Amino acid sequence: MFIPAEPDAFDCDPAKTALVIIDMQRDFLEPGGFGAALGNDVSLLASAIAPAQRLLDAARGAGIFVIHTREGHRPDLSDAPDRKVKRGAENQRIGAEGPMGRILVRGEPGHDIIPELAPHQGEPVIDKPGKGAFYQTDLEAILRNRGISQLILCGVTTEVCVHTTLREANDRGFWCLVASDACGSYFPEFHRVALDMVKAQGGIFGWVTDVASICPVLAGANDKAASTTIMS
Ligand code: TIU
Repeated sequence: MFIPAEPDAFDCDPAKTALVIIDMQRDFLEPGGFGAALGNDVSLLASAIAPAQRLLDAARGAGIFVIHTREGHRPDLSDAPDRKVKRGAENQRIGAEGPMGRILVRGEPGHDIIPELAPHQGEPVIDKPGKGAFYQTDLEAILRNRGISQLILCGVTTEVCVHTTLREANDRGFWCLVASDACGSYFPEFHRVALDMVKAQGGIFGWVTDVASICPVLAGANDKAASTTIMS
């Protein structure tokens, strides 16, 4: 089944596809978290929530494998390089106490995925210490063991964790489709250019489309699966 996309249609096999939702955490989307500590206006990411919800619903409806990721560190910060921790004012750093608990630390309220996109039972949550979801995680094993070769990617931020994961996935041979409006950045210009970079040069990193182009195709997959079930 073909999803309209750029630079050309994305040939999607739902049985081999995973939706990977990157870092839709309170720490990035809500005031008082890591994103805000870095000096960003976190309200700029809000536009990604509703499209990501629609995409998640459509993927679940089509029986597509859903994976969530979270960026964060162990409470003792032993998995966080100094280079990452020792930046900015001490009370604004990873591990510092904030209104949502310790910033970017696993188990703290700020580390949670926002309620709108809460994982369902059986959907893996990948806790990652870096920007890329393949770095120091079991994401690749989970995908390979399930026979996944295609990824639909969304989340935050477009040019940081979504892009890093996309590049890692592309080098590992996964076909990658980025859902543009289900991604968000603190820098609208970076968002736009990051998406342009994906689809330039004949799709050097993959394909780009919007949620409205994906959902009807996934709904069609769902109809097809339902009719096959009824007939068999
Ligand atoms: N700062 C920024 O734009 N992003 C991150 O630090 N992490 C993610 O993108 N998840």
